[in-house]
Amino acid sequence: MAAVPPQPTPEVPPQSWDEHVRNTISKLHQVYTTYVKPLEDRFKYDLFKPSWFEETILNAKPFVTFFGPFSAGKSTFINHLLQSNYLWTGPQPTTAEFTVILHGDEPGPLDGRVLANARDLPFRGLAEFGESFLQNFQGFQAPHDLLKSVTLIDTPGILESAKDIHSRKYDYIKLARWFAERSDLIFVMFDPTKLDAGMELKMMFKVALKGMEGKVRIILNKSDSMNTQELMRVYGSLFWNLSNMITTTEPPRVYVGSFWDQPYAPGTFHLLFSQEKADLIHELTEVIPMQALDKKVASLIKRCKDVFVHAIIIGQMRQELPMLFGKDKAKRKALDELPLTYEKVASKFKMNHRDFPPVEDYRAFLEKFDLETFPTLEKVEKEEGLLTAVRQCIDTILPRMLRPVKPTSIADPRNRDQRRELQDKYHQTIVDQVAGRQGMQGSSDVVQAGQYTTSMAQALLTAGMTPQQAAMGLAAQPSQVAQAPQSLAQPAQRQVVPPPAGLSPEQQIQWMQLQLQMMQAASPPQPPAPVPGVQQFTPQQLQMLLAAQQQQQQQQQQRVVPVQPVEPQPQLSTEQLQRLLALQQQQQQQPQQ
Ligand SMILES: Nc1nc2c(ncn2[C@@H]2O[C@H](COP(=O)(O)OP(=O)(O)OP(=O)(O)O)[C@@H](O)[C@H]2O)c(=O)[nH]1
Ligand SMILES: [Mg+2]
Repeated sequence: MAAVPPQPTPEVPPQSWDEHVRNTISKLHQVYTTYVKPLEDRFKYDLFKPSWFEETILNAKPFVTFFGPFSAGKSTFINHLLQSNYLWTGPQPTTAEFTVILHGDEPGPLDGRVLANARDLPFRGLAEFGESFLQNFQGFQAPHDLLKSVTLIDTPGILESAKDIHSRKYDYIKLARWFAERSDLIFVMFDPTKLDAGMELKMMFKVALKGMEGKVRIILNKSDSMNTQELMRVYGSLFWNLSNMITTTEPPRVYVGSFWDQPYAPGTFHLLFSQEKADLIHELTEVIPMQALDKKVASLIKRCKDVFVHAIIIGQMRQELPMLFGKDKAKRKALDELPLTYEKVASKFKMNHRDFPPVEDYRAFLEKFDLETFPTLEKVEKEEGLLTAVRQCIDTILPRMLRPVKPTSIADPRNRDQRRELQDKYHQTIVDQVAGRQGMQGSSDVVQAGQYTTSMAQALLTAGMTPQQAAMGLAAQPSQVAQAPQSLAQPAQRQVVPPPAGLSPEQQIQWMQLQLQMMQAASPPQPPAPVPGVQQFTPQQLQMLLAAQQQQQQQQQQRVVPVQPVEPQPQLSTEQLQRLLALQQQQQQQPQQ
């Protein structure tokens, strides 16, 4: 009889994060092999859902995978993140292999077959895709710090033409799903010139990423390669196309920008692009590594539940198998009565049978086996104690390994002073509201009377219009427009709010256009107050950004009046002449420094 797992002792504070991660993974592995795996083996769970779960547990770093049409800039962005040029990039379809980028002391390639056999990496299951796929699987190791927190996966671009798609030697969509299932974060990157939803892109969202929309982020890359109006149109069409492919109620987060290290094209939304990139990097470097362990614990809890359900369904069928019938007849009867078995075990174990896998899955699976090879429910329950052990893993052992929500003190409702203090906080806002003072709430889509002109004016000025042009566009006085940047009272929220349902494509574009303009208009001249939970630049970073933006604007103005070359003096030596020319070149490149 398997011993009931002992109650874990309270966590000792970890020495280092590395140690903490390794300890947790080792505990999870122990829980899995001691209590869950034996139940899986008794009921052949790994044949029902092959998954190489043990390797997935042992893998210490979260995976971040990049998908998207070819030439969207996936490999370039990975190079940018690694501050190098390790991966090949180019305007034609370039990446032919699924490439795993891991941390290593020396930069260099790793053989795909070596990765596919590594015990602490979850790639052993890839063997089922055959030799033709393994030839398109490779690794690369690099000594960058980011790779100490996450492992990146570059993928071949999604193709448009049916001819190109047929030339693939493996099932791309099935593989994309395989990698997506093992990823903590999935980026789908778009090039503004390739938004058309071809066959493969549709399959990507409808099959490969289905059910995993919560970890999908969209990137609209190369956004500075268009003027403002084109960007709005592209943003609108991207949302329009996505809405036909993603059916979840919550729209995906879309990062807009230029995700490489080349200077932004003049006159584009630099500040917005920089904020977007900072948000994305925050998610990549902080949010994902921080949540990775909890996700691992949660995935083992889910595995325990799936295996538990699997065991009670088959165990119950086995228990009720009529002994007097012929073997085949008895099995047929048991399979026919499966819906009834579902209801019986669901009520016995206080579960909802609608959460169980479809009856057809079990019918297909059990066709292959003799039901007598499985143990009865009573045997695993009473004699072996396996069910109780797994139940305890679900109820107490694993939840205690999740990051705790720190308990805080409870206010005493009998303490009158405390109550008054709390109420005073609300009274002040009630008084302010009556007095007509500005509050904290409100969003960018609520435009205060009189602010519309000023906000829009600044957007148009920032987009490169003269005050006269902006005034014409807004039917306002040029003097009103000229004062716009100083007179902004209320900074709008930065987040792009997706268009409400029911708008036509044209209206969606107008909606996004207004929002982006408002965001740009709302970029305050002073560092904004930090919003809790939202990644912001530090005041220093913001000042640096604003300074860089001003510098670029000045450079643009100077470009109109070309820098006058200093005439070289005839009596200078060749060496002096070369130094002078070098200095001059340097000045032309950085006229502000
Ligand atoms: N203007 C602009 N061009 C970019 C940007 N990022 C990448 N590119 C260019 O876009 C082309 C494609 O980049 P890749 O990184 O090879 O694209 P990919 O998505 O990896 O493409 P495949 O490997 O073929 O799927 C290259 O010529 C890059 O120089 C960007 O942010 N702005
Ligand atoms: Mg590539």
